[in-house]
Amino acid sequence: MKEPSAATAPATRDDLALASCERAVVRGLDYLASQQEADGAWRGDYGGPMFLLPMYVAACHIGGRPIEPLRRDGMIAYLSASQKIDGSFGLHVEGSGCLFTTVLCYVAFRLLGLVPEDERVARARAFIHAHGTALGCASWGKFTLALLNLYEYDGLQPVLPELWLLPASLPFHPSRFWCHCRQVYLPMAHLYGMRARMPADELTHALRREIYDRPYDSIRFIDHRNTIAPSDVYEPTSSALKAVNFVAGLYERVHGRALRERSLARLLDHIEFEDRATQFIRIGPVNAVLNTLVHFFRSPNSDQTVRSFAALEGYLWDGHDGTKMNGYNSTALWDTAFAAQAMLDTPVGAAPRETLQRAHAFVLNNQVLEDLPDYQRYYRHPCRGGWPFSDRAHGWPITDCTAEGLTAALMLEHAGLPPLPEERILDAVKLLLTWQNRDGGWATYERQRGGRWLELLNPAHVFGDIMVDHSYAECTAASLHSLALCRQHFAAHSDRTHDELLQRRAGTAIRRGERFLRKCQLADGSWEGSWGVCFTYGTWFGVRGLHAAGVPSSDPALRRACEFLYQHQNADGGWGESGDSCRERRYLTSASHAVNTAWALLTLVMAGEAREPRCERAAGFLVTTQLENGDWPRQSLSGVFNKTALINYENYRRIFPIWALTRFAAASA
Ligand code: LAN
Repeated sequence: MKEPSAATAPATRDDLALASCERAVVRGLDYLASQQEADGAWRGDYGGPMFLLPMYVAACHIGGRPIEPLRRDGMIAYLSASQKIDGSFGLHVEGSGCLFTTVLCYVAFRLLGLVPEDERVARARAFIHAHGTALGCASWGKFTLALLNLYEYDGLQPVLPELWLLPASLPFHPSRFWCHCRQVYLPMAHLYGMRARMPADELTHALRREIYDRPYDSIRFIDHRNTIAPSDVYEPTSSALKAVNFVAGLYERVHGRALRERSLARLLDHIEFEDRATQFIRIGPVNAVLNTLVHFFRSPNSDQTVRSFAALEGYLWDGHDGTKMNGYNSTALWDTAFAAQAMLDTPVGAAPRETLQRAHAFVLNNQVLEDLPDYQRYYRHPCRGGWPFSDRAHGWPITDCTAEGLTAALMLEHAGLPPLPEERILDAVKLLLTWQNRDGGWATYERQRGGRWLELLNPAHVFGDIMVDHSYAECTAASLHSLALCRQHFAAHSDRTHDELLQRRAGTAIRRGERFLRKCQLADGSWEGSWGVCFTYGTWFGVRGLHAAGVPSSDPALRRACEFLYQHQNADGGWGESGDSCRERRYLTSASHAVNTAWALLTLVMAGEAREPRCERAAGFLVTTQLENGDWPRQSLSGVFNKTALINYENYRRIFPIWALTRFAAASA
């Protein structure tokens, strides 16, 4: 798709005057407002990971749910657009050379109807054969192949259902895992326990010939439990995991039927709870697919199976590059909370009133109002008062989404929109307080429940940091920022100060959060981001958190953060961070990027640097790269998870640049 051309010629010093910033903000606001949906939310393409769509396609194939032709064409277009010249696919769309995704995308191509002779299929196959065939896929790839009857279960490391029967007090009980990890391995354990796989048909036999270099029946899969292509290893198998796998392998040989049945029943109970809690959306795309298949294999046409397949459609997205499966059911609350905050920072009257009213309705309508019945039994944290990343129906509130939702609601109230009822503010604050970890930080969905040593047991190969939820700079800063805003808010409304205890607890929480943020600032002055690329993202949060805690600009922590940013500023005034920064955990420069630049400029302005010429140059970069229509050009992906998987936040480039420019203009006027 052709992008509209850049609006202005490279800036002269005069162009950088505040007036041009303000014009850019007004144009940007108009564009942002035009992207709002009828229900008041912003939603964006949330593609990036290349294993999701193939898993969806595999589920439809296994479940005998044909994909309608138009949609199929969109999916083929997406896969074709994402394939690299060497025939491979990356773990994410900007990467390359990952065997796991190349094999899955290969299979998806074929299930979607492409013939083996098709040039794209042939190229992918050549890559697979040059890299050790499907035997070298990362574990989730092998698992998906096993469901498709393209890999044998004895070639998988056991995923023991019995683990869920152990006492929850054990330090390695699944209830201690990060909820995303737990919710993926839950249905996997069920499917593993059932040895679920579709019957072989003609296509199965053809694929078996295509993805291996010898007859399928001659392969001793059991010898390939540990076969893994170097391209698929981010987290190598530790000796601890090898030992666990060995013991699990022995157990699997001798396990009894009765206990297996009981375990499967327990797993099903947890799976069904997740179905109810999320209205079949599920926490994310991977367990959405796997839970669907659990129901399918148990009963192919049950109500649960039908509802599951229907809910999967909510993850599909028609993007500029074709039809994909998104990384979440939507980005609605997150995008909307930031869009509202950015708009509310613009001069009064600049943002259309109806836009704010609709955003307000969306934020208020999507706070979770009730705890789930029996939630402790299913290892869930309380929900009441929280906000999910997408919407209320999703049912899994997150620390920072709650924080940003609450911040947006309070800011909207200050702008004259109807207030969030007081009990609902208090519920959100109380929930935020229950989420704080002992180290003073906040994790994502739950408090930290297990030791960091559990990372040694990470069996996924391609991801890092998936085993336990632990404090993150971003989640901490967001939580602290909203608690600080709430305290101010209560102080300003004398009728709302009755809850002094809560006020005091919030004060303590903020101080502990501040200590955590100081502790995780790196020696070079930056913070490492975990959910955005990467150090510019983390540093924006770090500084935003300290600033909210009342730390003055003169504080050495903030000075060091500014120094860090200046050191990495590009000659054109912008900042650009390569996605590889997340993998390698160090700042890797690339071409200036509107979103990285906006984060850096927001940070510097917050730290009192607005009058610094280097900030003016940063603003100049944003102004001159804005498109005629008020948008910014699409650049490399800005989001990430688990160190290796980049993910698209389509609305970031429409939100953060105007936010940064408006704050810059206000602070330097
Ligand atoms: C997300 C999406 C939202 C994101 C933020 C709220 C932005 C972040 O600040 C905290 C972490 C969180 C909740 C997050 C964690 C990891 C997720 C759920 C994702 C990036 C969306 C997809 C990803 C999920 C893990 C994908 C499935 C893969 C697995 C390894 C289970």
